[in-house]
Amino acid sequence: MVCPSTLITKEEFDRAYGSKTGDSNYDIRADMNKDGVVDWHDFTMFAACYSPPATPPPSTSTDKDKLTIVIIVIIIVLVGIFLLKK
Ligand SMILES: [Ca+2]
Repeated sequence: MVCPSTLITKEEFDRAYGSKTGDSNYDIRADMNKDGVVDWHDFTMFAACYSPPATPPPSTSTDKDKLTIVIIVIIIVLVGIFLLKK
């Protein structure tokens, strides 16, 4: 999906929502998929283009502790395998 380079505000999008080519409130910028109708499909694209990207919650020390434990276990297993092969 390519977001339009011409910005449109939420108010402008709302005004155009439900319109089709030829209607007085039709706005080509709101018709994100350029099919001549401003509908739900355009809204989902509008929302994706104009919403800030979701940011994952900051990891907690508990997550880091679990990762550290997993890494230590992997190292122990690898060392064990290495020693068994000798
Ligand atoms: Ca459309």
